[in-house]
Amino acid sequence: MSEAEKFVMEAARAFDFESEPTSFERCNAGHINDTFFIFCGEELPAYILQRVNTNIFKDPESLMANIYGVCEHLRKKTVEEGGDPDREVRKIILTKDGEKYFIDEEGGYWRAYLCLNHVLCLNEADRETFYNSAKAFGHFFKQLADYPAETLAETIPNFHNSVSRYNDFKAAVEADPLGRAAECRDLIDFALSKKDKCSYILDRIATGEIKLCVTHNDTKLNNVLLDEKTKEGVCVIDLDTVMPGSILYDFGDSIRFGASSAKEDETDLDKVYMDLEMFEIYAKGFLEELRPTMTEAEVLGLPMGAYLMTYETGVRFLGDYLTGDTYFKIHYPGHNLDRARNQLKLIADMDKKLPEMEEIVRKFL
Ligand code: GN1
Ligand code: MG
Repeated sequence: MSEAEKFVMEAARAFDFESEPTSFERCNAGHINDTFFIFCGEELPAYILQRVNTNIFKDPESLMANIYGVCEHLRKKTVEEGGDPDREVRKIILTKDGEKYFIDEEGGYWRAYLCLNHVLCLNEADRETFYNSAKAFGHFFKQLADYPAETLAETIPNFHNSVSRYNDFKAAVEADPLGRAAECRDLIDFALSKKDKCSYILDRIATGEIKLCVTHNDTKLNNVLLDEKTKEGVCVIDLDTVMPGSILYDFGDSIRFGASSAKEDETDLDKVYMDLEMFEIYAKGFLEELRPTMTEAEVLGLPMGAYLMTYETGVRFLGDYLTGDTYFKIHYPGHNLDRARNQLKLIADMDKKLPEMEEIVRKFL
């Protein structure tokens, strides 16, 4: 039994569930928090219980205050649109004492959500499903357009600051505390050679060409639940990194993950490339929702959004490998190195394909 598993049932019993929790199963999606399905005597899970990773989210109270505020806003919007707020918005369940967290005796922070069933959480999608995910993220973004961004805490400072990601990576390479750099020098040098590209978004935020608004910041395909039958978007999940950001971050992270021809940790690099048809399908769905709210620089910057979100993820995986795999959960030794090789292969491919990606987004101007 893992460290978190010791406390699952005790934590589950602390929440104001409609029926008594009877059993649990670990959910293996997600690289950061510990997530469990909670069953209440039925075949399908009734709730989601999560232990927040407080090594990474150092201020769990502000984090939950962000999520609470955003979900309340989304619920109101969903009701106005005639939707079902319990299905289309993550429903937070409070503890029996009315708190957002249960804190276990070791100081672990636990929170609970209603579990949605008959939905898909995918790591790969066909074209139509990917298009639907673009509409769903686009719609989410639109619903939050009038949310007061200044009230949101920065749950992870500089989360998508590519320049500071580059600097952190460079520092990890220089420190090389485990002597792992020698075996991946080629990859390190390739990553470091992209320094000049890192400030693309920040430079344009500084001039006002790119706006700051409320963004999700972790828009990979498995962070939107899709209807099992229609494959349409149901609910955007994993709101831990909802913060002020650029629309390029949200577009870019979806492309990094979903328009890649392979999974994030595929090790046969011949299988890993940027699928331009998927890129176009996603751009279409996303811009159908959001084009009117975007500046020309934002539309033209979408390819660089994809590039930099992939680059950041690559150097974060590689930096984590060098410093001893303390951030992302790994499933085998060397997992982070494999993930980094994969992401940087996508970068090498995008180095060739950026002109075509730019041509695609121009069609939507
Ligand atoms: C993490 O936990 P998950 O898988 O939703 C990470 C993202 C990365 C992603 C890579 C808070 O997200 O930034 O892009 O892994 N989340 C955090 O798959 O660091
Ligand atoms: Mg997630």
